[in-house]
Parts: sequence; structure tokens; C-alpha cells
Amino acid sequence: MNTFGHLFRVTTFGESHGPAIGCVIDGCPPGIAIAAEEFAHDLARRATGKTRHTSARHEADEIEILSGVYQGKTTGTPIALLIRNTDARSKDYDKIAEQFRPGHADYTYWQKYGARDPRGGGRSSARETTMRVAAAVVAKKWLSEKYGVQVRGHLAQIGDVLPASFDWNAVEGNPFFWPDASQVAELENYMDALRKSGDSVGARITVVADNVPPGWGEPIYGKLDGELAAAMMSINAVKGVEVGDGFASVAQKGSEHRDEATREGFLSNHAGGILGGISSGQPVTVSVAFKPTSSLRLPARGLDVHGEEVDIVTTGRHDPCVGIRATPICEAMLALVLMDQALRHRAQCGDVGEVMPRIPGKSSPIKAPK
Ligand code: EPS
Repeated sequence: MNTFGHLFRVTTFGESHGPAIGCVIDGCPPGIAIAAEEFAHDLARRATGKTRHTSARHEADEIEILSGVYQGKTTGTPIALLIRNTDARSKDYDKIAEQFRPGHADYTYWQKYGARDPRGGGRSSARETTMRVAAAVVAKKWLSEKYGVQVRGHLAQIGDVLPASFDWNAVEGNPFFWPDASQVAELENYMDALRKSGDSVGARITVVADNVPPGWGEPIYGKLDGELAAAMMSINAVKGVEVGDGFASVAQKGSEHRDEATREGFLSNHAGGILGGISSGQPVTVSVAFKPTSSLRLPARGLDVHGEEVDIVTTGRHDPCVGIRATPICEAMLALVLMDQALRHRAQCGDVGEVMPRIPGKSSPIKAPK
């Protein structure tokens, strides 16, 4: 399955070391002004090779719009986007081409298909996430112009390091998307030590969508939170997803968790902006756990395709923490789900209009996550 969404459908294709990666967006409304240059910002936020803390692979990530846009506007027909791979170094994979890296999808792809493209992990590579970010540029633009929806995110934890304070303005000012500028030097030292040790580490990303109108999401199957969980889980290396207070809800009392309301608005947002699978008008808040990457130069015991026990060592240009550049990817999946759900809501309930009373949402939390 390489297609995502119901009315706003995105199909991605391509391998990390193939000639190109791309996507087709079907079901996009006509009339959205979009130019190739508009993709550059988010693609650069996600890209490798920008700092010493991510993979050293340097991809140009230049978008070619092949169809679906005429005279600068979407036409309603399929939008095909293409990015040519320009810096693949496939020889890095010669040694492990017949081995299964412990903790990697190498083994399960082999079991499923009986064949795999080992170069750069082929289709299981994080390179695939480039096209999600590209497709979401269109979704973010439409959501923002049509409804004022703003999607943003930040790194919320790396290893055992937590933000000491929270400031949205700090997030885009450092390569980690970290909300406390005073900790950036500490993070750089942490990452330098990690890289030297040859190991990797996990991370948590939090993404928030402000100004989502109430009513988006389908009851029972197709819940907004259900689709967000599936969307986030479809990102490489994701092992956990929380909506609102998530697993912290387990230890809460009902009197604590329920979001009370006055005429001035909701008093809290433990629910993460979703009640009964439908947006409440509060910020939609999702938190995503990334496992530590599995391509390590530290030897590990494993098997090769012949069933022989081997010591596996991965060389090449790998991310010691893939979470560092995952903020734009999680934002992208949030935007894609919201756009799809917005179109579905419009199709079925467009005539319902604005229902009273509307409870103003609480703005995104400006506090350090616990
Ligand atoms: C990746 C391994 C590295 C990363 C790649 C993701 O690929 P390679 O070994 O070919 O350099 O550089 O990330 C990207 C190229 C990208 O654009 O995100 C992996 O195993 O997932």
C-alpha cells in the first residue's frame, strides 16, 4: 500500500538510490496557487546534510511539477511531483547487501517480498518521507488559506533530555527544532558524543494544529485521532503516538482529564483537540515516539540471507537520531490527515454550517512538556 488518504489521496513512489522519488496527489481542489519554489522551505527543513548532526548525504531536493498545475494554479487533475536523487553512494551498502541489520526493516522486507533493494534501504529509507513533506506543502497552504489552520511542531525529547522551558519562537532558530534556545549547546555536545560513540538515540516530536474548526473527523471508523495515529505510525522508525495527554491519561482522574468550558472557552486541552474522533475546535496535539536508528557502526550479531551468523557493521552516512529532522515529517502527516478530513467533512456535512454554541479553543501550550 503506497497510497494514503481518501479524498486527498497521496501516492508516493521511488527508492532511496533509484533515479528519482515522487508522488501523485489526486483529489486536490482546483485553484490553489502553487509554485515549485514554495516546496523548498519545508524540504530544506527535513533534508540531510544541513548540519553535522544528521546524515552527510547532500540531496538537492529540487521539485519538478510534472502535472496538475497550469498557469501557477492547481487544476483539480492529479499533481505529479518528482525529485531526482543526486547523491546516492550505493557502494556503502555492498557489505550489508546480504545481511539483515538488527532492528531494521531489511529482514521483514525480505520475508514479505523474497527480494529487496538493499541500496540505501530501498523503499524502507527515510528518503521516502521527502514526498510526504512535499505533498503537505499543498495541504498546509490550502488549510491555512481556507481555514487559518496553522500546523507546527517541535522536538520534545531527545534521549533523556527534556526542554527546560518552552518558546515557539526558539524552534526554527536551531537545527533540532528545540523549544529552549539556552539548551542548544548542550544538545550539540550530546549529539557530538553520541556520534563519536557510534550509537544512536530515540526522540519525541510534538505537532500541533491551531484553528482547526470543530467537526472534522469521522465517527467510529475514520476517527481523526485514529487516522492521525495510522499516519504517524506510517513514518519510518515511529514506535508510539499519543493524542493530547496520551498515556499520561492512564494515571489521571476523570475530574482532572475532562476539559471544562466557560463562555470564554475551554479551560484546558487534555483531549488534544479531539472528542469522539471529531475535532473540538481546540488545538489538535499529537506526540510521536521515534526509536533509535538501527544503522550503526557498532558491531551486532545477526544473520545473513544464507542463514549464517555474522557480525554486522553498518558504515556510510547515517542519522544518529532521525528524530532531529522528523518535525517537518510529523507536521506533514498532520496536515495531510487534516486536509483529507476537511474535504470529507465538506462533502458530507458542508450544508450543516456553523452550529452554536462555539466554544473557543485554548491556544497551543506554551509550557515545557512533562
Ligand atoms: C537513510 C540512510 C541515509 C540517509 C537517508 C535515510 O541514506 P544513505 O545511506 O543513502 O546516505 O541519508 O536520508 C535521506 C537521504 C533523506 O533524504 O532523508 C535511511 O536508512 O533511512
